[in-house]
Amino acid sequence: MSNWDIFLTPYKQAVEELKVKLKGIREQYQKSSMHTPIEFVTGRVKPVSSILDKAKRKNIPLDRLAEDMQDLAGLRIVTQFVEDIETVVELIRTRRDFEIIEERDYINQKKPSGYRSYHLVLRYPVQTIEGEKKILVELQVRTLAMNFWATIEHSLNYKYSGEIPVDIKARLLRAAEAAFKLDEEVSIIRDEVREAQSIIIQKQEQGRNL
Ligand code: 0O2
Ligand code: 0O2
Repeated sequence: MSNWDIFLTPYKQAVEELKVKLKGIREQYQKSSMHTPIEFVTGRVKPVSSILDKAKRKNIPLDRLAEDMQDLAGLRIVTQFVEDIETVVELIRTRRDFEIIEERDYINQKKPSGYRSYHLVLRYPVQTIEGEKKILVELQVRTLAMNFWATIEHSLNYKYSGEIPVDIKARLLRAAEAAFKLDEEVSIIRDEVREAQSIIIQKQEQGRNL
């Protein structure tokens, strides 16, 4: 086993455990026939090549990675609607199995690139053969539309090594605006559906009382 494998083992474990826990929330909503605020969950341990690139870019000494690189372990919750993000974040805040040490709201305060997402940094206890080890985990919460945009922008950033040509950057900003509008539009439909459902329930109750 390389030193990297040994160093990253608790991160791998944390990602696997948290995937099970977060998918468990989705399952509970589905079983109770409620709208689930979680569409899907993904997770990854940052590949060593990306760790080295980011350490260089952000001037992080390799012996400070555990403290200074907060996304060695990364989890992502993707939702259908913008409103689901708040529901998920509130749920995360009530948990007792980890501590939230930071929250970054790139939804109300989008990044200059056009990136939107809600980030939480968690301190998560992993049980190891040397006792409990608390590690940092980054949890990103975003809608399907935000995720679609971020995935495309991420690949372009990779292709152009972070130097996306200005014309493509401008198009990406327009695409981010379109993704934002899409979220707004589906939000309106969601409200209509909820209204329709409450009218149906009211009618059924009136019928029962006749
Ligand atoms: P489920 O039970 O349907 O969620 P692993 O192979 O163990 O490392 P995993 O979870 O299989 O991990 O893979 P990863 O890459 O972490 O997460 C991918 C999960 O996200 C998969 O679900 C995909 O089906 C799901 N996913 C990715 N994109 C979409 C999407 O656009 N829509 C939906 N609904 N799901 C998506 P699981 O975990 O295989 O199965
Ligand atoms: P990966 O694994 O390739 O996704 P920084 O990394 O400098 O932006 P910081 O302080 O580490 O800043 O944290 P931040 O910005 O809260 O979150 C970092 C992660 O958020 C990134 O991880 C991305 O996953 C995502 N992210 C942030 N800004 C953007 C953006 O403009 N476009 C896209 N597509 N994703 C973004 P990494 O490090 O890029 O790693």
